[in-house]
Amino acid sequence: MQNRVVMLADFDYFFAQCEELRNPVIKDKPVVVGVYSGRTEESGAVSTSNYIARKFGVKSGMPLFLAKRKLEGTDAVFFKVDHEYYDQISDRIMQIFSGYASSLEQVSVDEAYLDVTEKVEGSFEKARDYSLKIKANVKNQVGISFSVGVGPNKIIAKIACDSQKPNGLTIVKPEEAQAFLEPLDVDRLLGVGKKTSVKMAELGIKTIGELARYDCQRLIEVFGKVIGIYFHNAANAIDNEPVQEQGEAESISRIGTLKQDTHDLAFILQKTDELTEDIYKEVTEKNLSFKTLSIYMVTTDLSSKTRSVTLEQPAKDKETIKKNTKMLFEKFLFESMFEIRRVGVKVSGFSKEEPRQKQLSSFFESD
Ligand code: TTP
Ligand code: CA
Repeated sequence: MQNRVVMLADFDYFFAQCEELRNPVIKDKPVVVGVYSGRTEESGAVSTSNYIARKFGVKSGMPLFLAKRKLEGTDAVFFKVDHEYYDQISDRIMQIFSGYASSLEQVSVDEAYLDVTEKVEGSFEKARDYSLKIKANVKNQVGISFSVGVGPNKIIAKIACDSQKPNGLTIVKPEEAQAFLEPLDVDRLLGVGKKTSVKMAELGIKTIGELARYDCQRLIEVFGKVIGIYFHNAANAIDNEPVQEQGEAESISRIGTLKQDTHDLAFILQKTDELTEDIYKEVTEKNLSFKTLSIYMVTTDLSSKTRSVTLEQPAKDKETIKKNTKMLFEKFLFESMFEIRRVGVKVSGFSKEEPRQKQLSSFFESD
């Protein structure tokens, strides 16, 4: 089997870097992004901070008042988390990544694995230039820096990435992998938290090297078969987990309650147009095309009903959602005497292809 070349990209001080991006004058100051609990003006916790703030001892999870105290006398700036904005930036970067990888596995808002084996023809030398190219491209197009770890599997790529931040690039070739892991503390391995590392210490295991040499059978006795074997293999730099594309969401939908029960189409469409705006935004952000559109309603007798239409071609535009929502409600109101309390709109049957023609052929579901 050909050696794999797996890359992990982890955006640097992500939420804080996003704030710097839209407000570059703060770049030289300590920047803290926090979740404010709202109880008092001060209460809440640090989500993350830039590296300048970290020098003063600010850490993720720390109470905000403590971060403020540590930064007293500096020109530190504080922000409230703005997930919508960070998600947008993350999506743009992930989109760029997808062009550079045979498969892309997004792990979180600021982390993704890229399988680049084919792209670099299995060469770790080429992987260096390739990583620099991706970094430069994202920096130019989006303005965000990130750290990269490259290795023969996901475990090595992850630990490599963590070993040099921010804006790091760490490459661990297959023949170097075991020596690279050997001296590291066991808690650098995914799955080794506080409890496990205490347990391992009791067995006399402190480093990954010690774990690698430890009797596998004994590990199985202590941690169970699945985990025991995982620890043994991981410590020996063995990991065959593929970089797996995450399945797309199966549907995107929104539901809302009408201000009053009604049988009036225009009144209903006011509400569904609002819902459609939201759905359209998400569909666009995720670059999806949908093939099915459904409506949902709860009538005054409290029964719920759906109606769907399947499009001849995948579509991605707002007008298609609105037009078909209208058509389905029109037909439903014609058939039913009940007034409607709640309405919903849903798109599904996603693909990532470009839509060609938008032709309709419709069929109706029974209740
Ligand atoms: P991390 O990747 O752990 O941290 P980071 O990106 O801020 O810094 P770096 O990678 O350079 O060390 O987390 C990613 C984002 O997740 C982070 O920007 C904010 C958020 N986060 C929290 O909200 N709370 C937390 O406790 C942590 C650790 C992260
Ligand atoms: Ca990060």
